[in-house]
Amino acid sequence: MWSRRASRLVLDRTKSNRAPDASLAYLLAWNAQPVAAFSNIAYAMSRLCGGVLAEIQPDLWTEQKMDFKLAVVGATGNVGREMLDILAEHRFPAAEVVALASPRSIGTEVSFGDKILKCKALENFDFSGTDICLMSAGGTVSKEWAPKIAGQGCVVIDNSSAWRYDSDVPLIVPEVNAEAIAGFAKRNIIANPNCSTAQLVVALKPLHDKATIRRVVVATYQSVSGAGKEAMDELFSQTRAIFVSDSVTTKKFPKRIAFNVIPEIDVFMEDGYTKEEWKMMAETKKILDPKIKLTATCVRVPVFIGHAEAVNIEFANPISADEAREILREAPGCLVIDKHEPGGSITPHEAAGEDATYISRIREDATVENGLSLWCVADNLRKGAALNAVQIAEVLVNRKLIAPKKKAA
Ligand code: NAP
Ligand code: 2RA
Repeated sequence: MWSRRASRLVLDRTKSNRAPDASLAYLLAWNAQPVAAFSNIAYAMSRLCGGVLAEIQPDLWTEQKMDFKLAVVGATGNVGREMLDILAEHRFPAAEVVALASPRSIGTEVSFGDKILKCKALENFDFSGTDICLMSAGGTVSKEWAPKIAGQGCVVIDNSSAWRYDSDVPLIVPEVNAEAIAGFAKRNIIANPNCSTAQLVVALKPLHDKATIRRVVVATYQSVSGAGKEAMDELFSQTRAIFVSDSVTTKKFPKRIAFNVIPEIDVFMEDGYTKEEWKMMAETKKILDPKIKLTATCVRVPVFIGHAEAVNIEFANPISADEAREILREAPGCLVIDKHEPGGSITPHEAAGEDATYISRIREDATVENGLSLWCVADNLRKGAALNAVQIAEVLVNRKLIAPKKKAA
């Protein structure tokens, strides 16, 4: 399934949709064994539907809510396509969904459930009748367009970094700080965090509530889809070129990514950290707790979909590995897969196409007081971007923080 989805994104962007849920088979396989760390599928599903995620169950929608009109900006991109898929999967209560991209994509067909939408150009679109705009077209487009769209009374949920650090814009991961969404009214803009931050704070929040995190040291292993559709093409074409002894062309990445790892993501800052590393620190503070110290090393790996993170955490109070495992099993959005034998951990291969933040390798770090280490994996296009944005829209609707502009006929 992973390879089918990756090759769809790389080779054929005109068709949809997600392949059937791969990890159901994976979870069944796990369930067939006496796995201490992961009991059964019903349990897994109840975990994912717990807490804030309970708000997204379609059964909770009412007819009245079907009046919302949505726009997806960046609908031809990796994140935009995933947003359309998730809106359809969740049966988001929308009377209409409009696909928008650059003028290059006018007429390009994208899937929305069993429907096909024809893309329109963002620059020609009138947002005055639209309630929610899910935006994933990069920072430059967001800087220019988000205030214009918001000014027309349409709430923008933005995936770029353009608004994340603005004190008048809430930065939201619904499992962690859904209550902060109410602050959107100042600018009519809500920011979605960077993909590497989103999965990290989902895992950190329940542990912080229990034992108060003081410091986090994280190394990331980030897939190429995090850098957009052209980056996926680059991994594909470099891999192919190497197999057929052709020359390798490098464009999106600073070095060859095929059969390699690159210890830099985004631009360098003055202190030697990269912007990606700075984002993880700044966003964790804004979403979770400004007192948490965090240092990151962000690394690009030749994987199409799924970001992994090796996380070391120091707490103010004692917490054992067993306690952490139990807490994470109960936490919304988290699934623990932690079997202490070969293959007993989750990898991006299994997490691709899934909604959960998976956690493995939970163990005590005896080199510091109150230390734990763990491994955390999620689909960067889903929890890292599109799913989180749709969850935010669902909270807006379910908490009645917005009302549809127009009633459906
Ligand atoms: P992508 O695959 O390169 O897609 C970019 C999208 O933006 C395309 O639909 C493109 O339309 C559209 N676009 C570009 N210029 C435009 C313009 N002037 N007007 C309207 N639309 C325009 O990128 P992506 O991976 O989806 O990422 C999109 C955003 O989400 C970025 O800000 C990224 O940082 C953020 N994000 C991504 C991830 C991730 O894991 N990928 C995670 C978190 C956040 P055309 O096809 O017409 O060019
Ligand atoms: C990356 N975090 O993986 C970025 C995407 N926003 O490049």
